[in-house]
Amino acid sequence: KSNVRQALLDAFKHADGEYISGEKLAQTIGCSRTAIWKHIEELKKDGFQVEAVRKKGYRLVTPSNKLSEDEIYLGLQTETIGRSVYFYESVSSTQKIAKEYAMNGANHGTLIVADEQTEGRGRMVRKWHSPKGTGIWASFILRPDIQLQHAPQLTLLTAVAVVLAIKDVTNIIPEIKWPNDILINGRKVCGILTELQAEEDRIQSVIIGIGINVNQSTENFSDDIQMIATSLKIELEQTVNRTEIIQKLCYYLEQLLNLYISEGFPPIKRLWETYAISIGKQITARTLKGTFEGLALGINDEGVLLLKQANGEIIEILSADIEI
Ligand code: BT5
Repeated sequence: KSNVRQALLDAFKHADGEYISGEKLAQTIGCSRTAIWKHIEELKKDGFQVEAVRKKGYRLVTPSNKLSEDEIYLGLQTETIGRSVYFYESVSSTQKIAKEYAMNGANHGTLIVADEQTEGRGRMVRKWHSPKGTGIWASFILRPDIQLQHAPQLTLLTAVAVVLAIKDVTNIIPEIKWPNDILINGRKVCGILTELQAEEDRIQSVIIGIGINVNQSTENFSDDIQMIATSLKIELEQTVNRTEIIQKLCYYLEQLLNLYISEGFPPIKRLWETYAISIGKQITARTLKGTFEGLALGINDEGVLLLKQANGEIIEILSADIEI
């Protein structure tokens, strides 16, 4: 994408809906007024509503409700997360695309978003239902300087970022079900899938996949998930702007990652506990090693779930499906 276009979007963002003269734009961006005019015409072609008034200049009216790289970029309040953003109308899975980008050296914070996934994935080859134009199907490429065994903490950190983003935009406070589900009124609104590439003990990249149900109606969910899934629209009874949620998500991911890098897992753990539901409850954990029942005591400093079985023995659960 052209630098002038990016600089123009930045300038409109700073102007916050006010007019800026063509001359001022040309000056700040360092190009001719004709170039400004040309790029504004292109923005219009891409669905942006730009108003031009003589003597006042240009002003960006409201952004459109479609997902696009430009619109995500326009309201971004971050330094790294989401600064490189790639949008696709339809992909097999954003995880797969992100993995390719990561192998080709994509930066920390790179974001892949799709309007539709034809082969969206959950954990353990499960399917993730990702119909067109309704949800947020996104993968972030992270390159954190952390130890391999700490990578699961990033799932918990991401869960907190999703909760805060949803809370900011909708005023709904979702709950976290360890390790990777976000629920509203007991139904799943978001799932997180963390995958990573490592060489020996060093992490090359972590790919965090986030699926958020935003504007689905109940009929949009397939029969098998109708009883367990929900969307922000169903809960709020109104359409929600996906771009705004993505921007907030980038913001909180960056904030929490900074906090995590400087202070370690404890402050993230405290935030996570604020929104977690499974703690203190009798649960069933289905793992690859078998099914365990007991009292969920909490998570330890590593982000591992501690389960107290009926015989008093406390076991550590690294990953599981939890039934409450
Ligand atoms: C997850 O797996 O919850 C992780 C989902 C991650 C999806 C994102 S979207 C962007 C990126 N690209 C991908 O291909 N994936 C990631 P898990 O805990 O295994 O839950 C999967 C189960 O959730 C399924 O077996 C269904 O029961 C249920 N499910 C499927 N689609 C759903 C939806 N849209 N909403 C709620 N529940 C759903």
